[in-house]
Amino acid sequence: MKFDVLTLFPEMFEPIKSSIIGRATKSNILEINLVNIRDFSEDKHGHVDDTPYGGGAGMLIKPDVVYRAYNSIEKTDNTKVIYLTPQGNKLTQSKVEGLAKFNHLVLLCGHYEGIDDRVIQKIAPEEISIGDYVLTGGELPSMVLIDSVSRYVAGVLNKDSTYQESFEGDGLLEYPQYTKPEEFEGMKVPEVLLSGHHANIEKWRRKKAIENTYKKRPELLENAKLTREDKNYLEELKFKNN
Ligand code: 4FV
Repeated sequence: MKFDVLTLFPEMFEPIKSSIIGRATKSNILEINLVNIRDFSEDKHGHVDDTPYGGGAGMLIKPDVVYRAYNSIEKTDNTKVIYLTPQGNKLTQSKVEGLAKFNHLVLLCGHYEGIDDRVIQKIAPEEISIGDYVLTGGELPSMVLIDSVSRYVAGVLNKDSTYQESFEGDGLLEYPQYTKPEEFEGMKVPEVLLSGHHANIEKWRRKKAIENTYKKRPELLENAKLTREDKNYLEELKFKNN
């Protein structure tokens, strides 16, 4: 998977050069190419932004500079272009899973008040938001997208680790997990997890995932894939809680 990132602040991408994503980049499973938009400024002072026509606070990134930077990136029919903006569709696990099917993602990062709308019209990227709040730039959202999509790229994670995660598979939140020591501050690990009885462990984990989702994100249950047994247990929970 190749990521080309159009940004005014390539130095902000240090965080994804370590740990899992860093390792995958070093072993060429991933390629993350940072394109500095400022390199495409044609004025002697390297200006890339200017004041908004019609007045208003802040600065906007100039369209021509962004367009030259964008055109410097070679694209194929398996390239997807994304603009990270609060005006975009909310990034979800299923959206992430869909993006992972491309082998080349071009990510456009806004900054300051944003980017002149004409170049957005010209590039016609898919607009994606990571949440209903305003950041100083699209760099952090780009790293969120790179991190979440990279988890689906073969070789980045060992295969089965994504299977049971929250929002994965059945759309439920994850069950609680424990590791050594067996006793912490007087709190013991649930007996069933020490039993080695895999069927019972699976049953217990399924119930806990449903409980967690019911308590913390009940709206997720609408789209969750639940078995008859799951639904019976959910009714029990609702009954107990009323
Ligand atoms: C954002 C978000 C976001 C808006 C103005 C960058 C900032 C500044 N991007 N999800 N929320 N972007 O706040 O994606 O240019």
